Amino acid sequence: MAFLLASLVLTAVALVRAHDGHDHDLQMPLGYVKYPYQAMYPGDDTVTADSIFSGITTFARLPWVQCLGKDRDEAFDIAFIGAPFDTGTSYRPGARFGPAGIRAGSRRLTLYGGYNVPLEVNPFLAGLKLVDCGDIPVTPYDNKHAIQQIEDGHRTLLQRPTFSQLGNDSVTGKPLVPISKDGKHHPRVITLGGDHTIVLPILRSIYTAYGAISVIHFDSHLDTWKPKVFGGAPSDQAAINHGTYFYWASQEGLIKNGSSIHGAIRTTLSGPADYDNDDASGFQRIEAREIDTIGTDGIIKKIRETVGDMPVYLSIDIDSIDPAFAPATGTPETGGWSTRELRTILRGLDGLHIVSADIVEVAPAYDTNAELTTMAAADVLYEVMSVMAKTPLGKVAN
Ligand SMILES: *[C@@H]1O[C@H](CO)[C@@H](O)[C@H](O)[C@H]1NC(C)=O
Ligand SMILES: *[C@@H]1O[C@H](CO)[C@@H](O)[C@H](O)[C@H]1NC(C)=O
Ligand SMILES: [Mn+2]
Repeated sequence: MAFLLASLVLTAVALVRAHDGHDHDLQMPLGYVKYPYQAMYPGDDTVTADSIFSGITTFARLPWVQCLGKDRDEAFDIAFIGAPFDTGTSYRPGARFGPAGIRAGSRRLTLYGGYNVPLEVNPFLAGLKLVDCGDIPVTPYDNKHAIQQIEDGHRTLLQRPTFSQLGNDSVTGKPLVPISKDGKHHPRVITLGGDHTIVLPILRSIYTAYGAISVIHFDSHLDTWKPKVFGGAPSDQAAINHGTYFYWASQEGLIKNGSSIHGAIRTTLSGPADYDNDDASGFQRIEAREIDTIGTDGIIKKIRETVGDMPVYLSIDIDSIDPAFAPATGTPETGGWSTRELRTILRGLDGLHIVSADIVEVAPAYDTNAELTTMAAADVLYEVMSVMAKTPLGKVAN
């Protein structure tokens, strides 16, 4: 009987989806397997764990939609997109393989339906349409061109109409209006990096919808260095790299001064002036070792006090996590947070208006055979998706 019901549900979904007239509508999400392969788990009649190790890999086995190609008209609420760029890195190259690696590390994300116990939400079943848009085509030969490609690709997705409406406020029942500066309801884009340079073109894209944005940035490094300090700036192009992109973003007015914050900082500095320069770039700081004194609760409190209810962009460098847990990265630093601690802190962002996010600096060639880093990256994004799914990008009109 449960089996029959599942077939009916699948048919109904197929009929509804056929209405929008695309030839690929009958393609099931990759994690949902039809008869005769359907396996059932108690309490869930649509999800199977049978094939998580087989098939074609998208992020969390979400449907692949060619958002920048033939599926331009397909609306979504949260899009995953790869930015395979690593020619702005200073130490270990290889983050161009980050998107593919993170997708491989995400294979088990839909197992048992994806219910997030501490956050009490299943981001896959929260009424939002989640898709994997593949990768932005990025040239490895010309950074200036690549940075433009990333901006254009990101903005194209951000400016698409959403699949779902904003709906009404869960407390007051009043209709929600968008929190964006341009007054439109935008989908969210989660970018799979790529080295951290990609955040400059992403913030340029975000600016077109939200204006200057508050940033929550998890990283062992500041990434606000002046080009003369980081890289020496022998050319205009060399001046934009994975240690300077926030300096440029700040100079361009893309970051909201005073309501942005770094977490997990523990790098050595060229000198104390690096912190003065960081202050001037508009960031507060939480150092990695503060977890020993104020704990995850104290860190969450600091972040929430800094960004308030402002629209916020979330950028996660995988090197915020200790290399014991995530070794495969461009510039590893010991003394970091565990995967558990970072996940706890991310869940502590529940209720914030996270408009888009990224995870960067995953360089799978340096990973263990056990896929430690790519799995950590995928699981971190699962917390981000869960937080996003719980809080619509809307507010009650005054
Ligand atoms: C939202 O509230 C309006 C009344 O303000 C109501 O007409 C509408 O049906 C509600 N929409 C949803 C999705 O509940
Ligand atoms: C941000 O504010 C601080 C303190 O008011 C100021 O010193 C700094 O110049 C500002 N930075 C930017 C980029 O506007
Ligand atoms: Mn970084």
